[in-house]
Amino acid sequence: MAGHPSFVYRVGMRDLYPEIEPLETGMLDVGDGQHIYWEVSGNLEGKPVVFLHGGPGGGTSPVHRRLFDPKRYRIVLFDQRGCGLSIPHASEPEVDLSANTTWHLVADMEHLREHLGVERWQVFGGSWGSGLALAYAETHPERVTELVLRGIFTLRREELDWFYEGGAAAVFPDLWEDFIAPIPLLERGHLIDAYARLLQHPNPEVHQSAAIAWSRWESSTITLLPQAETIARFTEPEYATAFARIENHYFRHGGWWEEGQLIRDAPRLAGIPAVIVQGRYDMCTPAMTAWELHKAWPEAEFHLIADAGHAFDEPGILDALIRATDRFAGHEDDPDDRGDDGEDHGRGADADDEGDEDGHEDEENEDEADEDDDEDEADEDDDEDDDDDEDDDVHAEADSDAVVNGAPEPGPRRASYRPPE
Ligand code: STX
Repeated sequence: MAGHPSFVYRVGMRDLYPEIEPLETGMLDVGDGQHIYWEVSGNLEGKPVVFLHGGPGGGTSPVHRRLFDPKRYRIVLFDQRGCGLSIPHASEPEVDLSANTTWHLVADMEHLREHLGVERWQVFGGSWGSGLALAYAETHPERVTELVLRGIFTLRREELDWFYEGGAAAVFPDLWEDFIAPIPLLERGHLIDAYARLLQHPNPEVHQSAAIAWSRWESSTITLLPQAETIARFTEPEYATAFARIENHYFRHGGWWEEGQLIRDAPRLAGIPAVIVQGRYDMCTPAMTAWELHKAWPEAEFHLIADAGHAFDEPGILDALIRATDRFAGHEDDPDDRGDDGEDHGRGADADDEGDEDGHEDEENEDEADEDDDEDEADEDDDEDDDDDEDDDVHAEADSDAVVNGAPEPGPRRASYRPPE
């Protein structure tokens, strides 16, 4: 497959759904002078899902709609405070991030959920989005029908030290030199703090070049193999400035939760069907965190993908994610059952679902077709821990009150992440 020449592809691996356009969009006034861009695509009568993007500060992209069957899902995307199409954008010179914390975002999600008339929704989050998903679900478990989490990131000291204070330099000594280059020698003892000074510097030459170096480090290391297109998008100056500023701000505050809190409080998620997907070679959010979450929360189905890094569109990760969203939408675990018109937008959707053993460690779905197509029978017996999730009868909410979009206009569509073709 173009773009990923050296991955192991297996017949029947799932791929993104076709491109779709939003059916509704708006700018939600969440207070503090902040307006959040949101959109709904797919089926307005479908099962609600909210997608939580990464970074923080990464923004959503049209490609994120394609993780969900548009016939079955009412797909909600929104850009978290300060990024994407939300305004004010954190690349602006006088940016004030004091009203941009995890708990503001959790409150924004509740605001948006109510605005859309959704009772309960599936929460899908990768990377920073997984941390936000956990924070949200542990605060409002009754609002969550299922969780799909990828590249688990909880902002603990050891996670931040690994990626931003020198751990990953052991694997990427060449790229690390470029990451630390903007920082004066005497300030290299704590790079996140040193970067904060540069990112807040009033001179755009200073803050932009720091932001670009920050974003280059991340975008060069999130895929198993370097992707020039990914790096180019992330280092576009406005995108990089908002991304780096917001990430840095959240990291200096440890997400505004207690160290280890999100894993400690996993028992609050009891009864929520969940899938965790983690790449073995994830350099940005290394597998130790997903593993610890798995240990604290064995009921969640856990997939450690043998041949993948961090990004959501690494083939093995994408396959596991779309299997999860398909299954939670009531698809049988059968590549033919995509509820569509037979169009083959998945790779080889007409082939047997076999050969799992050559790419994955997760002993996934050994032809274990669900007998009934009731939704979320999350018990495919594909995990050694044998999750016997109760089948919470999750009903697709079908609120689709016409939403009147108020002013203001969304910000400009800046460079955003798309997988390379
Ligand atoms: N940041 C991890 C994260 O959430 C430490 C992330 N990394 N890159 C992204 O998100 C985007 C692909 C959204 C830019």
